[in-house]
Amino acid sequence: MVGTKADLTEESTLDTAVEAMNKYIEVETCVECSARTMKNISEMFYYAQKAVLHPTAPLFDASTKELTSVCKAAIERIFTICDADNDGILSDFELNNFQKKCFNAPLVAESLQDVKDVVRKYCTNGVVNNGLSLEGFLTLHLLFIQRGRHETTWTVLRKFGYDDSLQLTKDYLYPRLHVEPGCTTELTHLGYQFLQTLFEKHDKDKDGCLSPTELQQLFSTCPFLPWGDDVLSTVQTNKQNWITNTGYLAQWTLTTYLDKERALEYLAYLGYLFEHDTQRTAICVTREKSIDRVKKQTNRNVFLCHVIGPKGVGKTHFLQGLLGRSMASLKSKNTFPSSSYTINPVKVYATEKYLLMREIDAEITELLNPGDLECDVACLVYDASNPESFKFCATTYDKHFKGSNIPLLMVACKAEQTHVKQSYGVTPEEFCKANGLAPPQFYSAVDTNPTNLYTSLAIMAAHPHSPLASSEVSMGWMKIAAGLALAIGVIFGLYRYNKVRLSQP
Ligand SMILES: Nc1nc2c(ncn2[C@@H]2O[C@H](COP(=O)(O)OP(=O)(O)OP(=O)(O)O)[C@@H](O)[C@H]2O)c(=O)[nH]1
Ligand SMILES: [Mg+2]
Repeated sequence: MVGTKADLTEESTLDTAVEAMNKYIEVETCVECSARTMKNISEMFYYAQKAVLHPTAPLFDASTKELTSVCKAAIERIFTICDADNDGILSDFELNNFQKKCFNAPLVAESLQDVKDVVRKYCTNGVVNNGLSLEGFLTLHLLFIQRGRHETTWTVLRKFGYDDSLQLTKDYLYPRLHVEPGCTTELTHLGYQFLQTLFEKHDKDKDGCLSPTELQQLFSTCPFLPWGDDVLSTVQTNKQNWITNTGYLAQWTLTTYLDKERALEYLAYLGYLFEHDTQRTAICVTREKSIDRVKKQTNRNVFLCHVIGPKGVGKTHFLQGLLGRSMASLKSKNTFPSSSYTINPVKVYATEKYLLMREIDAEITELLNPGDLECDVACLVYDASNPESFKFCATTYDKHFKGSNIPLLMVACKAEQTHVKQSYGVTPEEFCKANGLAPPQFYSAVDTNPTNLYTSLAIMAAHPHSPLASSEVSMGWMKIAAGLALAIGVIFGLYRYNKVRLSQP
């Protein structure tokens, strides 16, 4: 608010102006000037510029003389990100790192001491164990603003992605990442490294798992929790149903694969940009799958397996088996909200790949959507104890998978039950043989023994040209099994129920 013609009066009107300033938060500054005498003209331009570049209103509430609540929340997020060891105090090392990142220069020891002395003077609990507490950090910013050094606080806020209304900008949260059809998104080494450091920072009791409180803390810099309770059914947990380190990384892998925008957004909330220029270094786009096929080689680390079958055949239990959960252990976890996904690392030869399984219920073949068929490997599931269940697999195979280049495995669930004769015209074994498929695999959720089934699926997905995976191979049935045993050391006959089944006349 500018008072003009100040040369015409002896009396200042600033008192009235300050009243208006307190009443209307939009008024940043009051200044009286005169174009005739040039009094305060340069000041007026200075304050006008400052009001645009470093406005007070979003930061400071003049009526309470405190930081606004949005400003406090933003500074608290910044504090949490900078507190690398999560001890609630910014040590000299952490403060220096903060200073370097925000102002491109370290603080000399003397200045560090000065900062702490000032904070100590204005805030009793501002300095703890020779470091700045959150209270102290907030006080420091309040002091900057009270002394007219808004630009210091604004530089910090802008470095952490805030716009003039203290919202994180779209550019900060959602960098563009183009993904061509046939390509997928995966975390890079840098992405995993950042997320693993974050895990270690928040796993306070170092038990390799995140308790609900630790998980809440980990996401305290985000507006919402990115994962619902169904995460507990999707990834590995410990006996207390807490997410393990493996489960945590697997869930991030799933988020990146299925919803890259959310992964990019949450990486920003969590402070990835404090260390890196863009979230794009945390996520890579894989080569188009059709090129992988031609080159017979892939660099991908995440493979999607669709588990398709009619109602009640045991798909959910088969998916949970990937996490090592038997029927009994699932009963004890009956409070879990269900998830149509599971994900876990699986060894493919000497390297670890992620197998991401998705359950697809389909009462009739016709109800399958084109998207239900887009995967790296498919399982058609029937119930070994239900004579009507194989029919769905056979018709689905004929309608959707015959002649396609998606590797496919037939899986018979509830394998510990009496195996009944399927009412379909040919037996599942004959059907598979006739179509050049590997013989049906048997799975029982009663047994807690680890099965090689998941390894086989991951291998089929990663190496669609292996004898195990190709549905178009002209090799005979036994040759496929032998090829599999030799090439990848996964012996079909190994599985107990399979043995019983195969030895039956
Ligand atoms: N005996 C036995 N029962 C099983 C096995 N696997 C699943 N079941 C039972 O079969 C029923 C259905 O299992 P789910 O895994 O929920 O089957 P689903 O195919 O996911 O079912 P929907 O999602 O409803 O289509 C449950 O009552 C399970 O307890 C198994 O290996 N052995
Ligand atoms: Mg289910």
